[in-house]
Amino acid sequence: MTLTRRSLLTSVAAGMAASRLARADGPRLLTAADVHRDGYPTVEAVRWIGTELARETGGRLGIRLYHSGQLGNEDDSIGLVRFGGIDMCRVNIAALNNAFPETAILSLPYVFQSTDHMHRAIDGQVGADLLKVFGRRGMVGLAFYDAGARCFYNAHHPISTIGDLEGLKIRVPQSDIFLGMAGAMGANATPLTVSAVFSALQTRLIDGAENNWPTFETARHFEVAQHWAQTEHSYSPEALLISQRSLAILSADDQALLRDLARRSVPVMREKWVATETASRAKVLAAGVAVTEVDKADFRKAIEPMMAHYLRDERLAELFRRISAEA
Ligand code: BDP
Repeated sequence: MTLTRRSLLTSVAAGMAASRLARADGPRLLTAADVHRDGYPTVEAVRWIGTELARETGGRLGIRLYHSGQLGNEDDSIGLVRFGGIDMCRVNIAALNNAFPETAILSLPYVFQSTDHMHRAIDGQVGADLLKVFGRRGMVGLAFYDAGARCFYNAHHPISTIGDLEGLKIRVPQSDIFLGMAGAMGANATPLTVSAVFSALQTRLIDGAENNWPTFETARHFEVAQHWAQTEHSYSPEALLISQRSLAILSADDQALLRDLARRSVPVMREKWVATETASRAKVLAAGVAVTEVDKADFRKAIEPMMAHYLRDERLAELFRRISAEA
C-alpha cells in the first residue's frame, strides 16, 4: 500500500470514528467493510443484519456498509477494525491465517471433504472455539459464512492432471498456507490482493488464480481465464468480525442482539450463496469457460508434506482430529 493510500485510509477512518461520536444521540451506525461488490452474498448478509438491527431497535442502531473494497483490501480493513477506525469487516479467513495460526485449519487443503463437512465444523463447537481466537487482537468473531470450494483457473490450458499446473504463475491470497499449497502443487505462487487479479490477468502478470464460482464471475476473472479445473482444494470460509471497542460501547442487550442477528444471518447468507453459486457457474459456462475434472488424489498427495508440517502444531492437530471425526 502506498503512503498516500495509507494516509487516506487513516483519515477516512478518523473521520468515521469522529462522525460516530458526533451521532451519539442519533442512530448509531456501525461501519462495515467488504471487498465484494454490492449484491454479493456476504454483502447482503451484513445488510440483512443492519436492517434487522434497525427494526429491532426502532432505528437506534444500524449498519453503514462500505462494499466493493471502498475501504481498501482485507488487510486494511482488519487493521481498521483492530484499532476501532471502523466497526466491522467481512474477510476471508485466509486473510487471518498468518495472525491467528489456529485459523489455518479452515484454509488448509483437503481438510474438508464436502460443503456439508465444512458446515458441520463451522456450525459446531470447532467454529465456536475458532470465533474466540480473535480476542487476542482486539476483535470479536461474530460468524463464519460459506465461500464454496476454491478451484484453479487459468488463461493458458486445461488442467487435467497436477502436472498441468507446473510453472503456471498463479495468484494466491496473502497467506502462507495458500503460498505453500500452490507451490507444493507445482505452481509459481504469486500473492496479490484480490482486487489486483483482474488486471494482473489482463496484463499477463499472472496466468491464473484460484477461487470460488461467484468471485470468478463477479470479479470478471472468467473474461480472461477460461480454463477452470474442479480441484476443490480449499473451503476457506469467510469471517465476520467486530472491533472489541465497538462492541463494548453497546449495552449488554444490544450486544446480545447483534450477536444473535449475526448467528441468524448465516442461513440467510447460505440461501443467497447457493443461488449465487449456481447463477455464477451458469453465467461463466455460457461465456465459454471450460471445466475439467481432476483426480484429487494426486493433488492431496502433493500437499502431504505441507500438511505434516502444519499438523506438527498440536493445536492444529487437535482441530484436525475433531474436524476429521465429523467427515
Ligand atoms: C474470495 C473471498 C474474499 C477474498 C478472496 C481472495 O470471498 O474475501 O478476498 O476470495 O481470494 O472468495 O482474496
